[in-house]
Amino acid sequence: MITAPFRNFLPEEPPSSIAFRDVIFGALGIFVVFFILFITHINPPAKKDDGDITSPGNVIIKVEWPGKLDIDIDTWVWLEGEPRPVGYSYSHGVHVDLLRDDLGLTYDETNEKFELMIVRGTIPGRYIINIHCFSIKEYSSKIASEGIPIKVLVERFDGNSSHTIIYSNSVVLKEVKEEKTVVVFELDENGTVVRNSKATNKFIPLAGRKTINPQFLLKEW
Ligand SMILES: [Ca+2]
Repeated sequence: MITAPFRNFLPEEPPSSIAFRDVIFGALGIFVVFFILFITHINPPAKKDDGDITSPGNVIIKVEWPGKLDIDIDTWVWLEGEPRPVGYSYSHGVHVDLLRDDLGLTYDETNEKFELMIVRGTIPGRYIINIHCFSIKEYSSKIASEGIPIKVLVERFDGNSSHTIIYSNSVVLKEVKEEKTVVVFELDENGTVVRNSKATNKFIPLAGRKTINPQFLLKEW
């Protein structure tokens, strides 16, 4: 450390040396900036093993209805091979899970009303997707005349970011305990919908079934 009395005896740096030093430091700064940009650019994208989560299920069923009224809609799904349909009273099957049972406004102050069901793995076989009106605690003239519009989306994910929409439409329920089969379809070993297997004009009751006779259901197909 140079103390104050000796500072005055140091030779003064010529202006050309100061300019040269500034040029060197400026060039070094530009090099550092370009180096950082280069490293960032060539950094490879994260692999799936690095924590990238693809999808919670291979078939996902989303059900949504207007949220301002106190209405409880239930989703019921039966996949061929499951011992019974999966719904609010039996929420976890062999491959099928009900992740969210929406109860209307009970325990929920948001205006978002939706249920979410997933099927884990690419499971070949027949699928039945039903919706059921469990309760309407708030009636309105619009419900009485037009019913409750319920959007249903069925998608299949193949393990990465791509997906296929199997079904997307709106179905109307008008009264408590009313149930509708939204869609039935069959997937092959590759997860592709079997040709001519998809139907939207059948009704196969599922809600609350504790036992199931596959032969009976498949006869209804
Ligand atoms: Ca529900």
